[in-house]
Amino acid sequence: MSTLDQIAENLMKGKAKDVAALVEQALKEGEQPGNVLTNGLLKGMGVIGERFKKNEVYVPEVLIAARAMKAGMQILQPKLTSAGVKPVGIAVIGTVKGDLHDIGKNLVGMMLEGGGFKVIDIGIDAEPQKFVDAAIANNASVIGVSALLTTTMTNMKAVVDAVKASAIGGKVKIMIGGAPVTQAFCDEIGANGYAPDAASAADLAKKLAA
Ligand code: B1M
Repeated sequence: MSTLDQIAENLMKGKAKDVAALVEQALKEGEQPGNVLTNGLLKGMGVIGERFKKNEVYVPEVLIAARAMKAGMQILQPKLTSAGVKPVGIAVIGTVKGDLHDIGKNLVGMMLEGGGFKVIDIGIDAEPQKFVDAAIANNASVIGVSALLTTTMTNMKAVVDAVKASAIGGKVKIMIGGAPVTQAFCDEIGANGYAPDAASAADLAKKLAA
């Protein structure tokens, strides 16, 4: 099995130390950093994402795979930067005002990173303007808004309205998600997309950022 395939396999098993060592090995073998990212780390994370969507793996497996991805990225990131490899997009993510739930949002962040995005996480209980400011400051292509309560999902409209009224209105795309959120609600508030789970969120972000 090639070193890149071993990276993907070990990432899927959540073996963080092995993934880091294999990334070092691949680079020593002369693999290009972008190739290690695409055909090693992202390949493994992509498989985990698909399995998660089909309920073949669950939150804990995704979390340990994401941890292994991070371990590999720590080795790879400086090489990617010096090789001029750009992220597929920049995503600002956060949980809406009044809402303290962040487990799903964090998972979305990990899947976005696994999909090649640079992720700026503005945290929980985030005011609409905080999404706008972070998107402007980081030149984001996508804003991801999470809500877990029926009482706070209504605050998503305030984020959509604040973005539309700002200088980046119409340029940056807004995607929403969280247990009570639906496609119908997304259409109602004028967001650009809805994803039911973290893996679908990464797929959607890629489409929106393209
Ligand atoms: Co809260 N809570 N909670 N809670 N809590 C729920 C959501 C609830 C359904 C429990 C229940 O009553 N059965 C209920 C909401 C009812 C409703 O509104 N319909 C509820 C309530 C009522 C409350 C409080 C009001 C309780 C109280 O104080 N009386 C309070 C509110 C606090 C606040 O936010 N202001 C509260 C507090 C808390 C804790 C702080 C104790 C804790 C949160 C800890 C944390 O997040 N750090 C907590 C927890 C853990 C839950 C449950 C048990 C689990 C939520 C979770 O993390 N799920 C939850 C019940 C449940 O879901 N079984 C519940 C796992 C996570 C991976 O799933 O977040 O759905 P989820 O994310 C998924 C998708 O939704 C999607 O992808 C993720 C992964 O596939 N997704 C996105 C999420 N964000 C996305 C964004 C996207 C795309 C997809 O694009 C941007």
